[in-house]
Amino acid sequence: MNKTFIYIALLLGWSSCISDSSSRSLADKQASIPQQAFDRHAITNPSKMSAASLRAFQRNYGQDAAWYLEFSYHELKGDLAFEPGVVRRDPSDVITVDEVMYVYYTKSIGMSYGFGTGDPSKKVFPWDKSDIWIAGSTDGTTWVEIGKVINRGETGSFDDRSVFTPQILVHEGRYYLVYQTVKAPYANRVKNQVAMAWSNSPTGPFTKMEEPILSSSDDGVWDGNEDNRYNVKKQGSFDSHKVHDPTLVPYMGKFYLYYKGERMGERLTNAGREIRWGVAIADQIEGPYKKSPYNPITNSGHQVCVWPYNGGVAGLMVGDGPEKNTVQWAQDGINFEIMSYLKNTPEAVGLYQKSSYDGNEVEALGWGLCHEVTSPERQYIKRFEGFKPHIP
Ligand code: AAL
Repeated sequence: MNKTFIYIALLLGWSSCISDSSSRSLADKQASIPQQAFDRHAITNPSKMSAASLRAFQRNYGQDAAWYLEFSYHELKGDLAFEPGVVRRDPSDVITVDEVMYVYYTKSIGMSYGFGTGDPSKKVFPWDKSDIWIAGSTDGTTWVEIGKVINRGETGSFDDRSVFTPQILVHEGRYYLVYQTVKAPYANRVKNQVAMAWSNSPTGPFTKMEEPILSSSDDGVWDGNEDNRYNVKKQGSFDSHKVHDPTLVPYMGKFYLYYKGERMGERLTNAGREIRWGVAIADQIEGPYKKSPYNPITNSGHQVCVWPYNGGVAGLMVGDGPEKNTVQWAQDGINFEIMSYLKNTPEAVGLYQKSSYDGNEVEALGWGLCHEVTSPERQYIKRFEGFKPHIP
């Protein structure tokens, strides 16, 4: 039995003693826990624990916590190494087919100019005027760009301006991509949608579904006609403006489409932008997807990163909100609890997909791809590796 296991067993014993009034008294329980376990959190007197010490003990704010890990970052080689003038970002999960790994990502060319140039044809964001591309690799570090898999749609269609932030799910031998779409013109107040396309091969050709599978909620009210996303009469739901970063997880015989919402008239929280995630659920992979009445299901996070774990769903929250830099888990895929605080977390994670991540709590974060954004033009994909720190 290793140290971590003994420690967790102690913690479980500890939390059960709090709710079980017929069991031995708290003091008896405390007495049966070796002082060494309290020392970890500098608790010298276990019978006089402050609320903060109790929290640190119960949740194990230690580097040996089951859900704790750290990250290192590595430049990619080959076609996915940074290329001046080219934006590659928001990698999907990495899938393996016949010993070749594939990743899908957002790709656009050239500078972005923001809003208000007076020229609606100018690229406003690094993810504007993008298409979805695929690259392959045999070692996860050196990548060959294979080609474009999803093009922007015909003029007038819901995806005519940009297609981006893909995620991949392999289901019953088919490859399903979900991604964001924007219809021109790309204004500050533009709403967006999520679309799906499928193929019998990882490299395509992909068939687009005719209609989007998810849209922004329609319950906010803009104030005035100025193209300003902060001026609202009513903010509406957490996703009244945008539905971003779709990620599909098969769960409990259904399909859970997790996504990030942006709200009309976005405000700040006490720790950054108000960004939250939601989930929409369908019986069939093609939909229809119905938004959960429990949305929003997080109060923090940015690009969605979720995976099935231990009968529930785990998620990595980075970027925005008071609970950024945490890994969380929901037994029911909806009610997330913080499992550990993390540091130096990767942005826009695409996991190395495995058939199961149940080997240990953080196995899913063993390695994958993420993106590095150092300027509007310097945005590229790199590799992260998650590791358990050495504990002296
Ligand atoms: C991504 C996503 C959304 C944002 C932008 C493009 O990482 O969170 O899609 O709008 O960045």
